Amino acid sequence: MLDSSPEFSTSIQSETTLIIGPPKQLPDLNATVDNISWDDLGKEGFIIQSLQHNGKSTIWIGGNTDQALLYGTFDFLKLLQTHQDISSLNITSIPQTKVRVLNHWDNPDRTVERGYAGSSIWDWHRLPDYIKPQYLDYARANASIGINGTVLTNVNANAQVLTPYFLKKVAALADTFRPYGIKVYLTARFSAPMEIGGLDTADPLNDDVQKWWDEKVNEIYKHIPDFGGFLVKADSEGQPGPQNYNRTQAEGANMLAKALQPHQGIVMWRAFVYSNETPDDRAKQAYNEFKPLDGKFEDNVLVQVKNGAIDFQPREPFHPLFGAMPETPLMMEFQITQEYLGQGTHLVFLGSLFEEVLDTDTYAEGPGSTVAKIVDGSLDNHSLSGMAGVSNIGTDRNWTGHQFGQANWYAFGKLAWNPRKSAANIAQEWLRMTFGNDEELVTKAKRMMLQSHEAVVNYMTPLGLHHIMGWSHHYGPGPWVTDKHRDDWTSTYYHQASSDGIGFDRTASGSNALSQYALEIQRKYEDLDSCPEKYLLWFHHLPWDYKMKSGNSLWDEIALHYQMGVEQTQGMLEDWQSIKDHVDKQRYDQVLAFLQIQHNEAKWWRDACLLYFQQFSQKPLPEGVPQPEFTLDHYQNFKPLFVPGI
Ligand code: GCV
Repeated sequence: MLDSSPEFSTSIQSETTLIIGPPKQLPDLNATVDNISWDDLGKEGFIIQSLQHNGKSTIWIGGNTDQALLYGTFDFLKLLQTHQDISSLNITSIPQTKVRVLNHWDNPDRTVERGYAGSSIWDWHRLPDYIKPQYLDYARANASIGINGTVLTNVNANAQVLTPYFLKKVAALADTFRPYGIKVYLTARFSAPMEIGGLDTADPLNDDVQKWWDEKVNEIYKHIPDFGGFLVKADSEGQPGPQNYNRTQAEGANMLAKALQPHQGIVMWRAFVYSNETPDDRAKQAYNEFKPLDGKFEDNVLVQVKNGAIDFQPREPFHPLFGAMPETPLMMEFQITQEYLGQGTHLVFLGSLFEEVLDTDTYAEGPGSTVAKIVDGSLDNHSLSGMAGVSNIGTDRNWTGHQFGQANWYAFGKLAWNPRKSAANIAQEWLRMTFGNDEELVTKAKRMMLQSHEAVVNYMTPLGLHHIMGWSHHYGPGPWVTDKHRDDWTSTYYHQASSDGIGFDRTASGSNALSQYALEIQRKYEDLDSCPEKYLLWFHHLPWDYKMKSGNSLWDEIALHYQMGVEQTQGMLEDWQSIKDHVDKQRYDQVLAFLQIQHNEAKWWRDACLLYFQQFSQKPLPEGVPQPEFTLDHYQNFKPLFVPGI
């Protein structure tokens, strides 16, 4: 939306001509620039260049394809919207990853697993005949932030989406998205040859199974000539997979990859493989499964790895697979929907979380081997690269449930395009485009956003604690969750609190998950003096009176972090209240109400967790941490009902 402030009007009234077009159609213009390598721009890169043409001041948005011109145009609009100086532009922008996709965990019945923004936007029942205007808005919004693909269906997959009945509907969406450069992908249920194909096996080495997939893929391409490919969750949380036939993940992935190769399609094969039956630390299992398969995947397979080894916790160290599979392109999977971070009501700017992971040095090939370099393929010269974001989009009028949820969608797109872009910069851009260029608003709202990730870590899982949330719905605190049918879904499995201390020992004296990292990381994290305190209880089990760098005991430090998280949410609330007159009433009121919920829930987390852990520490709360309002029984007996997204 264009802003009509006076200084803006002045700048667009100047005598500048805007030209949008490819170099091939603009040879005169192209002759005025000598520093552009059009080959390097590829199909998606663009330039925005100020120049003199026929004696006139000109801005040229150039690129080799319509898609590139679209990206360039959106970038130019961003410059206008954020009131940048456009008098002398010299911008070259090339996406650093190839496949930049949203993953929708949307079911055919329109429920959304871990979705907190209403129902699925895919109205399957009315497709293919009714194209909701929202689909176009969706495509435009995604194109505006550089996203070039969408996986329409849940990784907990339903084979029906591969039937002709659904493929017609998928084709209608693909036709709608195509002008915006968005390809569609589907999730492939590994047992589909049995469920919808009538075969009695889904063994990836069986000829009939390979033939079934070859034919199924040919059929899909008849409906959708530029179909992107498949995303697969196999051998995980009850999903079928190659393990059912004693085959490897590579054998499973390659079967699909071969079917897709004639059509230039790809397979995104998830590394989220773990089992309660495996008697090893869950954090180690994906590495154990995949590392030996390095180099064994077909060229059109990306192994899709979550940012951390457990599951999208408020904070996790980077996944040890990053850096461990140089022969295989690894794709990043971030979760935009906030399953473990306050779901639809907490303001948590995930740009900070994404940036922290991408900037981390894995030391895989010496210093400087950042996760970003692995994800963009530059460390090991992979031409295929990608980033996936589990979508937070639904039918809610504001798309994401929380107004600030849109910032996380935006941040994902921007970091997928350029994994080195700064979170602060992204927050600022998003605020200016979403709420306007009022400096006080931008300064204060940016401050809120940039401290929000640390705040949620503090009031949920400080100092490396993890997976201590409510059972199944994952909402609110649940450090007491224990004795369930899966040990690796309980909280006690992860925090290991007892009278002797707290934390998961992942050093050599414990599960030795640390051995999966490069030596530099192992040394740094196993030594208590150099282990970053933010990961302390992820890697170490320590006594309650262990002395922290601050001089506090571990118990006091945990309590003070919970308290700090609560105070940070109070600060966010006050920042928002102080800009009341700078935001329209509707958005102001909703964000205010949500911040109040967040603040109350931060107190809930603090009080419930501290009362629970206090049973083991047997220590008083330090000064500055108030006594909880209720007893531990009260918190343990409080069971939120009908939490969305399950
Ligand atoms: C789609 C977690 C979530 C599940 C999700 C799974 C996954 O376990 O709780 O809802 O399933 O991750 O990423 O496959």
